[in-house]
Amino acid sequence: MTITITAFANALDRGRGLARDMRVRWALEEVGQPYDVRLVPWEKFKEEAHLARNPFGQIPTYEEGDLTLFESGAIVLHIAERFPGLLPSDANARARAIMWMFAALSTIEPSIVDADIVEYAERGKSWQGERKAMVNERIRVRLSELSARLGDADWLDGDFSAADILMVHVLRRLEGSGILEEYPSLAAYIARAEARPAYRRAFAAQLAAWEAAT
Ligand code: GTB
Repeated sequence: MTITITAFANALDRGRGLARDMRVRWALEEVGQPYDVRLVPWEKFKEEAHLARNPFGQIPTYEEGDLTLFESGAIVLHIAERFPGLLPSDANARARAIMWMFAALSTIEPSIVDADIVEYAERGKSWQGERKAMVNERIRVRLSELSARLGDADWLDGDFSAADILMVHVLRRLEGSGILEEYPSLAAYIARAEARPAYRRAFAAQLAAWEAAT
Protein backbone atom coordinates (compact mmCIF):
# COMPACT_ATOMS: atom_id res chain seq x y z
CA MET A 1 0.00 0.00 0.00
CA THR A 2 1.40 3.41 -0.96
CA ILE A 3 2.39 5.72 1.87
CA THR A 4 2.15 9.44 1.17
CA ILE A 5 3.41 12.12 3.51
CA THR A 6 3.21 15.88 3.26
CA ALA A 7 6.08 18.33 3.55
CA PHE A 8 6.74 22.01 2.88
CA ALA A 9 6.95 22.89 -0.82
CA ASN A 10 9.32 25.69 0.21
CA ALA A 11 10.96 24.48 3.39
CA LEU A 12 11.33 27.20 6.03
CA ASP A 13 14.48 25.51 7.27
CA ARG A 14 16.15 25.76 3.84
CA GLY A 15 16.88 22.04 3.61
CA ARG A 16 18.44 21.66 7.06
CA GLY A 17 16.08 18.81 7.91
CA LEU A 18 14.55 20.63 10.87
CA ALA A 19 10.92 20.63 9.74
CA ARG A 20 8.95 17.76 11.21
CA ASP A 21 8.55 15.78 7.99
CA MET A 22 12.20 14.81 8.57
CA ARG A 23 11.21 12.58 11.55
CA VAL A 24 8.66 10.77 9.46
CA ARG A 25 11.00 10.36 6.47
CA TRP A 26 13.69 9.03 8.82
CA ALA A 27 11.32 6.51 10.47
CA LEU A 28 10.18 5.27 7.04
CA GLU A 29 13.79 4.91 5.90
CA GLU A 30 14.68 2.98 9.07
CA VAL A 31 11.92 0.44 8.43
CA GLY A 32 12.64 0.31 4.70
CA GLN A 33 9.25 1.55 3.51
CA PRO A 34 9.09 3.56 0.28
CA TYR A 35 6.91 6.65 0.38
CA ASP A 36 5.61 9.45 -1.80
CA VAL A 37 5.77 13.07 -0.76
CA ARG A 38 3.06 15.62 -1.44
CA LEU A 39 4.71 19.02 -1.28
CA VAL A 40 2.28 21.59 0.06
CA PRO A 41 2.84 25.25 -0.76
CA TRP A 42 2.55 27.61 2.20
CA GLU A 43 -0.59 29.31 0.81
CA LYS A 44 -2.43 25.96 0.67
CA PHE A 45 -1.83 24.95 4.30
CA LYS A 46 -5.16 26.34 5.50
CA GLU A 47 -7.18 25.31 2.45
CA GLU A 48 -9.86 22.64 2.71
CA ALA A 49 -7.86 19.91 0.99
CA HIS A 50 -5.05 20.14 3.52
CA LEU A 51 -7.32 20.83 6.50
CA ALA A 52 -9.00 17.52 5.71
CA ARG A 53 -5.63 15.87 6.39
CA ASN A 54 -4.77 18.01 9.41
CA PRO A 55 -7.36 20.27 11.08
CA PHE A 56 -4.52 22.56 12.20
CA GLY A 57 -3.28 22.99 8.63
CA GLN A 58 0.23 21.77 9.37
CA ILE A 59 2.73 19.30 7.96
CA PRO A 60 3.61 16.47 8.25
CA THR A 61 0.67 14.20 7.54
CA TYR A 62 0.63 10.52 6.63
CA GLU A 63 -1.74 8.66 4.35
CA GLU A 64 -1.84 4.91 3.95
CA GLY A 65 -4.94 3.42 2.34
CA ASP A 66 -7.94 4.80 4.21
CA LEU A 67 -5.84 5.94 7.17
CA THR A 68 -4.86 9.60 7.46
CA LEU A 69 -2.77 10.78 10.39
CA PHE A 70 -1.34 14.08 11.57
CA GLU A 71 1.05 14.84 14.50
CA SER A 72 4.59 13.71 13.83
CA GLY A 73 4.81 11.76 17.11
CA ALA A 74 1.66 9.77 16.36
CA ILE A 75 2.89 9.12 12.82
CA VAL A 76 6.29 7.86 13.98
CA LEU A 77 4.59 5.67 16.60
CA HIS A 78 2.26 4.26 13.93
CA ILE A 79 5.20 3.46 11.63
CA ALA A 80 7.03 1.82 14.54
CA GLU A 81 4.00 -0.31 15.40
CA ARG A 82 3.14 -1.16 11.80
CA PHE A 83 6.62 -2.19 10.63
CA PRO A 84 9.35 -4.02 12.54
CA GLY A 85 12.61 -2.40 13.61
CA LEU A 86 11.76 0.66 15.66
CA LEU A 87 10.23 -0.74 18.86
CA PRO A 88 11.43 -3.63 21.02
CA SER A 89 9.26 -6.74 21.15
CA ASP A 90 9.67 -7.14 24.92
CA ALA A 91 6.59 -5.46 26.46
CA ASN A 92 8.43 -3.52 29.16
CA ALA A 93 11.18 -2.34 26.81
CA ARG A 94 8.48 -1.27 24.34
CA ALA A 95 6.66 0.71 27.03
CA ARG A 96 9.91 2.44 27.97
CA ALA A 97 10.65 3.32 24.33
CA ILE A 98 7.17 4.87 24.03
CA MET A 99 7.76 6.72 27.30
CA TRP A 100 10.91 8.24 25.77
CA MET A 101 8.95 9.25 22.67
CA PHE A 102 6.62 11.22 24.93
CA ALA A 103 9.58 12.63 26.85
CA ALA A 104 11.09 13.96 23.63
CA LEU A 105 7.86 15.65 22.58
CA SER A 106 6.40 16.81 25.85
CA THR A 107 9.36 17.32 28.20
CA ILE A 108 12.21 18.36 25.91
CA GLU A 109 10.66 19.88 22.79
CA PRO A 110 8.44 22.64 24.29
CA SER A 111 11.25 24.81 25.67
CA ILE A 112 13.28 24.33 22.47
CA VAL A 113 10.32 25.53 20.41
CA ASP A 114 9.90 28.40 22.89
CA ALA A 115 13.46 29.49 22.16
CA ASP A 116 12.57 29.86 18.46
CA ILE A 117 9.41 31.77 19.35
CA VAL A 118 11.45 34.20 21.45
CA GLU A 119 14.07 34.49 18.71
CA TYR A 120 11.74 35.13 15.77
CA ALA A 121 8.19 35.99 16.89
CA GLU A 122 9.24 38.19 19.81
CA ARG A 123 12.07 39.98 18.06
CA GLY A 124 12.17 43.63 19.06
CA LYS A 125 9.97 43.20 22.14
CA SER A 126 11.22 44.90 25.28
CA TRP A 127 11.27 41.60 27.19
CA GLN A 128 13.04 39.57 24.52
CA GLY A 129 16.48 39.47 26.17
CA GLU A 130 15.12 38.55 29.59
CA ARG A 131 12.82 35.84 28.24
CA LYS A 132 15.53 34.41 26.01
CA ALA A 133 17.82 33.96 29.05
CA MET A 134 15.00 32.29 30.99
CA VAL A 135 14.06 29.92 28.18
CA ASN A 136 17.70 28.99 27.51
CA GLU A 137 18.13 28.25 31.21
CA ARG A 138 15.10 25.94 31.10
CA ILE A 139 16.62 24.17 28.09
CA ARG A 140 19.94 23.74 29.91
CA VAL A 141 18.23 22.17 32.92
CA ARG A 142 16.52 19.61 30.68
CA LEU A 143 19.66 18.89 28.68
CA SER A 144 21.69 18.37 31.87
CA GLU A 145 19.10 15.89 33.09
CA LEU A 146 18.94 14.11 29.75
CA SER A 147 22.69 13.94 29.38
CA ALA A 148 23.06 12.59 32.94
CA ARG A 149 20.64 9.77 32.09
CA LEU A 150 22.15 9.01 28.68
CA GLY A 151 25.67 8.79 30.13
CA ASP A 152 27.89 6.78 27.82
CA ALA A 153 25.04 4.80 26.29
CA ASP A 154 24.61 4.84 22.53
CA TRP A 155 20.82 5.20 22.63
CA LEU A 156 18.15 6.21 25.13
CA ASP A 157 17.16 2.71 26.26
CA GLY A 158 18.98 -0.27 24.79
CA ASP A 159 18.76 -0.60 21.02
CA PHE A 160 18.09 2.31 18.68
CA SER A 161 14.33 2.97 18.57
CA ALA A 162 11.64 5.39 17.44
CA ALA A 163 12.38 7.32 20.64
CA ASP A 164 15.88 8.13 19.38
CA ILE A 165 14.43 9.44 16.12
CA LEU A 166 12.19 11.87 17.98
CA MET A 167 14.75 12.87 20.61
CA VAL A 168 17.55 13.48 18.11
CA HIS A 169 15.29 15.45 15.82
CA VAL A 170 14.04 17.58 18.71
CA LEU A 171 17.61 18.26 19.88
CA ARG A 172 18.80 19.13 16.37
CA ARG A 173 16.64 22.24 16.46
CA LEU A 174 19.26 23.67 18.86
CA GLU A 175 21.94 23.50 16.19
CA GLY A 176 23.57 26.87 15.79
CA SER A 177 22.53 28.04 19.27
CA GLY A 178 25.83 26.96 20.87
CA ILE A 179 23.93 25.15 23.64
CA LEU A 180 24.43 21.59 22.37
CA GLU A 181 28.20 22.01 22.51
CA GLU A 182 27.90 22.37 26.29
CA TYR A 183 26.74 18.72 26.42
CA PRO A 184 29.35 16.58 24.64
CA SER A 185 27.48 13.32 25.26
CA LEU A 186 24.36 14.76 23.60
CA ALA A 187 26.40 16.15 20.71
CA ALA A 188 27.95 12.68 20.24
CA TYR A 189 24.48 11.07 20.48
CA ILE A 190 23.22 13.30 17.66
CA ALA A 191 26.32 12.64 15.54
CA ARG A 192 25.84 8.87 16.03
CA ALA A 193 22.25 9.12 14.85
CA GLU A 194 23.15 11.32 11.89
CA ALA A 195 25.66 8.70 10.74
CA ARG A 196 22.89 6.12 10.28
CA PRO A 197 22.28 5.33 6.61
CA ALA A 198 18.52 5.80 7.06
CA TYR A 199 19.06 9.27 8.51
CA ARG A 200 21.32 10.19 5.59
CA ARG A 201 18.78 9.02 3.03
CA ALA A 202 15.99 10.96 4.72
CA PHE A 203 18.14 14.07 4.98
CA ALA A 204 19.19 13.85 1.33
CA ALA A 205 15.56 13.45 0.22
CA GLN A 206 14.33 16.55 2.03
CA LEU A 207 17.38 18.52 0.87
CA ALA A 208 16.70 17.50 -2.74
CA ALA A 209 13.11 18.74 -2.36
CA TRP A 210 14.38 22.10 -1.09
CA GLU A 211 16.95 22.38 -3.88
CA ALA A 212 14.37 21.52 -6.53
CA ALA A 213 12.08 24.26 -5.20
CA THR A 214 14.74 26.99 -5.30
N1 GTB B 1 2.79 19.04 16.81
C1 GTB B 1 2.84 19.02 15.36
C2 GTB B 1 3.63 17.81 14.90
O1 GTB B 1 4.51 17.34 15.63
O2 GTB B 1 3.36 17.29 13.79
C3 GTB B 1 3.50 20.32 14.92
C4 GTB B 1 3.58 20.39 13.42
C5 GTB B 1 4.20 21.71 12.97
O3 GTB B 1 4.51 22.60 13.76
N2 GTB B 1 4.38 21.80 11.67
C6 GTB B 1 4.92 23.00 11.08
C7 GTB B 1 3.83 23.66 10.26
O4 GTB B 1 3.16 23.00 9.52
C8 GTB B 1 6.08 22.62 10.18
S1 GTB B 1 7.42 21.89 11.05
N3 GTB B 1 3.66 24.96 10.42
C9 GTB B 1 2.66 25.69 9.70
C10 GTB B 1 1.56 26.19 10.58
O5 GTB B 1 1.58 25.92 11.78
O6 GTB B 1 0.69 26.86 10.05
C11 GTB B 1 7.93 23.25 12.08
C12 GTB B 1 9.29 23.76 11.78
C13 GTB B 1 9.50 24.63 10.74
C14 GTB B 1 10.76 25.16 10.54
C15 GTB B 1 11.79 24.82 11.41
N4 GTB B 1 13.07 25.40 11.25
O7 GTB B 1 13.28 26.15 10.30
O8 GTB B 1 13.94 25.17 12.11
C16 GTB B 1 11.57 23.92 12.43
C17 GTB B 1 10.31 23.40 12.62
